[in-house]
Amino acid sequence: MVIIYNINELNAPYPNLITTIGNFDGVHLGHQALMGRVIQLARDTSGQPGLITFEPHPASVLGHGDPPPLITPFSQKMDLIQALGIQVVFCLTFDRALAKMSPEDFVKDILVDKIGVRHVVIGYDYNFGRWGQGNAALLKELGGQWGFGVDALDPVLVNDAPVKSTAVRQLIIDGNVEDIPAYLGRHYQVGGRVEHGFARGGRQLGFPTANVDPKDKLIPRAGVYAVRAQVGHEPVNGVANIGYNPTFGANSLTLEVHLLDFNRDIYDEEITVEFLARLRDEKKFSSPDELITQIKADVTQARTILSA
Ligand code: RBF
Ligand code: MG
Repeated sequence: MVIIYNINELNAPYPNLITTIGNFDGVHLGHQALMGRVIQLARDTSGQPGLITFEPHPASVLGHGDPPPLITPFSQKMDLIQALGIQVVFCLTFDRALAKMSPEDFVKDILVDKIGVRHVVIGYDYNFGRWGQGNAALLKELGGQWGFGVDALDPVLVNDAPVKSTAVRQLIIDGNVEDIPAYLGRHYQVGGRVEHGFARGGRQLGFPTANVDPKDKLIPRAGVYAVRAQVGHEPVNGVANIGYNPTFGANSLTLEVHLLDFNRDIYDEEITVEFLARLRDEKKFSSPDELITQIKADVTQARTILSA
């Protein structure tokens, strides 16, 4: 898969591009349906399957204050898109200039003259151009004018509602990780580098943990979870605690994973943590021994879930 970051450097527009367009945070089942249609059309018509997206996420340019953390940070989004079969990604810099383009100029200057689109697949609710004025009907009209086709796909429904990134984000924030695969087609996953924690888990409790900095990440609600970690290419079962370690009077949010049947030193290595099931709330225990007893029970419960 090729990623084009600067469309001004293209020598000529693409002759045969079938593309979808959007932010695709989460690469959820609705997004996957759009990409699936692109890939099928490309296969049927000897086209090239592409995708147009924006970076940074428009919410961080248009919104007020910090944007919501992403379900899929850029590199994970690219990995998922590549795995689905997209061959070329156009990553447009989303800045104030792009935000204020009229829908007509966006289509003519960017889609037609720079990128070159033969067919565009969008979601039923796609809006584009200044103030989101452009919609599927306008894109079809402009396609007629400039010679490209447009498919606007119906939403993918789960529990009678269209799958949307904002709803998925809320499920994660609420800790409903078991519900996520129905929307994403996979478990929710957080990646990061293993950092030094308080070194209390191993020495004092007998349950060493790999700590991942939760800053700027979309982190499930505080609590204990059965997880599957990926350490390099190795899948390792684990039990994670997200919270503030109230038993020890700490007060910063940590994400830490106790890996099962594993004892290698992995400081500074990249790991991903997939959240399979929520086990309980984080609690303040009156002694470390009570916490140890509880963690033993958590490990047993996690083993049962992970071996199912
Ligand atoms: N700390 C708490 O204060 N309350 C908890 O309920 C709690 N549950 C945990 C569950 C698991 C499976 C693990 C690995 C840790 C948990 N901890 C909890 C965090 C513990 O305090 C922490 O790992 C050590 O203090 C080292 O940072
Ligand atoms: Mg630790």
